[in-house]
Amino acid sequence: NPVISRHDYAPPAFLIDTVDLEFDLLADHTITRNRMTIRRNPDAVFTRRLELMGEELELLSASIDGHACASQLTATGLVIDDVPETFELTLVTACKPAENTSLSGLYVSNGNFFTQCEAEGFRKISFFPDRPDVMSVYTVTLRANREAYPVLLSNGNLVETGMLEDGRHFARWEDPFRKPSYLFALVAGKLSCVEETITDASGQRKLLQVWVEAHDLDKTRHALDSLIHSIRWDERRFGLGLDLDRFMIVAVSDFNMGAMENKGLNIFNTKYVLARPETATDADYANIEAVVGHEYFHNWTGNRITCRDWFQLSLKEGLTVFRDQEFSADMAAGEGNSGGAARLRDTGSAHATKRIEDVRMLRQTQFAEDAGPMAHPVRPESYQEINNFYTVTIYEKGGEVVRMYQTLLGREGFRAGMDLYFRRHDGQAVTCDDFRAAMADANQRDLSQFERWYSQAGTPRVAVRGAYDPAARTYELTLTQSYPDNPAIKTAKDPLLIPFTIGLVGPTGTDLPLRLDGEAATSTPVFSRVFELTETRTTLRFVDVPVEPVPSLLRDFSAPVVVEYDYTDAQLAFLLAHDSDPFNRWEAGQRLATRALLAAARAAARGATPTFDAAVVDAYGLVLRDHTLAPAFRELVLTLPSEAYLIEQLDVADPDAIHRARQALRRQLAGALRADWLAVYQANRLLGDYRPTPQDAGCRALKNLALAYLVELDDASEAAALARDQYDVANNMTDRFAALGALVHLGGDEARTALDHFYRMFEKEPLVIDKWFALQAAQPGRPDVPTIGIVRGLFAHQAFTLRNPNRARSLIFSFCAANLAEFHRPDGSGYAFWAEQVIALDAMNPQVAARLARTLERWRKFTPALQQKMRAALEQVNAVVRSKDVREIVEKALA
Ligand code: DPP
Ligand code: ZN
Repeated sequence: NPVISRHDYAPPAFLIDTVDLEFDLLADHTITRNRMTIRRNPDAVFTRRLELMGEELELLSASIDGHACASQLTATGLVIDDVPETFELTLVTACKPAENTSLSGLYVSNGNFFTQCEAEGFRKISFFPDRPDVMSVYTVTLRANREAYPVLLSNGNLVETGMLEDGRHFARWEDPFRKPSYLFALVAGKLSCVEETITDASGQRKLLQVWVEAHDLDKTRHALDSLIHSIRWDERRFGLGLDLDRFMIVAVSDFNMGAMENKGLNIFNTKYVLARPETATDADYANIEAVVGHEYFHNWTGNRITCRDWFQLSLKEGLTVFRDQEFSADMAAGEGNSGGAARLRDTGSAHATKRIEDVRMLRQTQFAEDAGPMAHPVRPESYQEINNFYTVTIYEKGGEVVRMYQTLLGREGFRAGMDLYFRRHDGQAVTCDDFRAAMADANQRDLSQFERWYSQAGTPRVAVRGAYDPAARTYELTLTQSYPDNPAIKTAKDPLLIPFTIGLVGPTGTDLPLRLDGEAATSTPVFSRVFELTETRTTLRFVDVPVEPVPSLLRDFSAPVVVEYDYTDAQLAFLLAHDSDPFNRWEAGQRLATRALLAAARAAARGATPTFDAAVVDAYGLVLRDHTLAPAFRELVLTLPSEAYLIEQLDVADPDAIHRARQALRRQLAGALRADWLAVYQANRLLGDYRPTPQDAGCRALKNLALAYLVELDDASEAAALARDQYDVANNMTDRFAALGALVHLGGDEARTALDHFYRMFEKEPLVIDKWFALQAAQPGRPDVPTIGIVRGLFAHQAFTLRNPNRARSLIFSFCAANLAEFHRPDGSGYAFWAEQVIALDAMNPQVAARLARTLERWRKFTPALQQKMRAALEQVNAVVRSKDVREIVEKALA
């Protein structure tokens, strides 16, 4: 594969001011006429050679200013020599949407046409300088059979519709905003919509639509509400409004990613649109709100200001992830909804709950990426296939980097930076440096050291030591930054500017006032402060400290780093009970459990029975019984660190030992706290109509966690009865699915019966059937029945297809990425299955194949026996792989 390097960036040789596209849509042979007004770019190196990218296109004709012109097809596109200074180029091409299984470019799903152009899909639609710094005004005419394709949509505003001969009709769309080709979209087919007209903050009427297949119309309300809330929130928080007269969301069931922010015509995976209480879980409701928000917020951070090149991807993704996280947190806290005292009381904890969930995800997935062969900076230096760089580093770590600006500059300072960014760059394709400059200039700050967050890969460590001097009443914290070794990382390891929030907790559990040596005493004491670490080693000397404190470090996870501090178990239990920072309360519990689990896993790997200290159980019991804590928060604390997270904490991981250790602690917590779990289960049963509010969702989550613990008991008859009853009476998918999970965990005939019942009940709901597959693929194995056998059986099920990414993920990824003990069975059966599926997907849908390939990239983490088998599977794939997507992943893994 050729390597593309950031340093090779050169401005485009030609600019395209307008693009006029005409489509004659036929599933097996679509004709596209593309008329472009082109001029030489005065800021680029002079050339008369126009190079356009194109893939899987048949060129029917090419003409310049109305005269046929010579052109040469190349491996990557089309070349036309001796072009004038300015000209009109018209290309007529043909493509085959029905044969397009990559779901990139123009394709057919359930008989309808859809497009996906990010990052490089437009070149499958027409020959074009398919790069984000070429921005054009698009006019699009769609022509198709009216009966088969009654709805014809594209970006911007609808300007004309009408009938044609032979039962065809047309629609013409104009998007007044210049945009890069990756934001182009069209949709054609049999679709229905719900719509609502709202008045925006400036008093203008806006038409909002959600388009779905007719039978899904009853599942659109939540997405539409989420869109309205997103619009209101962006007006309020950032002063940003909707710039088009209409905004459309279209749901498609075959989609590689979550959703796509095409200008005015967002295209979504159905998974992030469709919801009604009977079919969608609380998590689905929350994800829909987050993704609708994310794509809507891209309209400013991504579309109005876009990326100069794909190395700058995090410019739009990190920023938009940060925005969607803030939106979700505000929504959870009751902002933008009908208020009520109960909501307001929960404000602090709702923000913390969202923060904990986001950080948990970041640490489990992004920290692992940073430690493996695909490690890359937030602004990568090179790539082979850009689709492989839509990563948790670009998105989630990028979101953390944006959050750090806000932590360093304050909310108002951050807003001032955003305002300046839009004043300077609206309508442009820019870089991460431009964003940083706007933040710095608006706040008169020098943020040059902050650039290292973009250029250096790897997860920094901050090792902390504390020393209390009772005579001097001082407490000294020494903080040392470093990077762990990862041979895949070639970037610098210079000290970063780390915002590091600290509190000191006194023996009664309250925070002590913070004053550094040399600072004047202030009348209003400060209990939590952001310190800026800029050197390899920083020493903070606190004065007037009456007693030895317990440090509360990196409050609210103020930077994406690993904190190393040698807490005692007693200190962790103390912070879990008392820390005023909810994030660090949760963190203390996780540290306590992680330490116990790792010790138990090491014991299990040696063949010993894992045992746990009563102190761990007692600390959890206190939280479980603490009714002053929100249920959602208790549920997070009482959820043990995941197996994937634990694997990352070990140098040599044995997934089976980790699974057994975690199961042992679950069983111990179940048995020791049985009465509490039962009480919590009963206390958090909700009566009445389903509402997806964070408060209600929190009660359901805690109740269902209690059920999951109770089914671990040796005598689970009581839990089985609860699960059966819950399954039968549930008025929502969260409860029904949790009950089904409990029954499947118990196994036997009852599990079989419930699974069959569930399947029949939701046979016509693909997103629910995805859950049905996923649940079975993720179930623990039994000695006589390894899960791989079940997975292979389901693979042959009539409802299974590799073609649909959601379905493929629901079965294959749930097994390979979420059932670690079973996937890593010592016989290598999981790896053989993995290799088969990567190879099958590679020929069909390289993007999905590459994602699956990544589930083996951390093979060096495991025991030598497993490593050897994993390497063999990787080499087997490497020998036959065809796509550059999978090739890049496998080669890097083996390097
Ligand atoms: N740009 C999309 C998103 O992150 C990814 N296809 O929303
Ligand atoms: Zn995005």
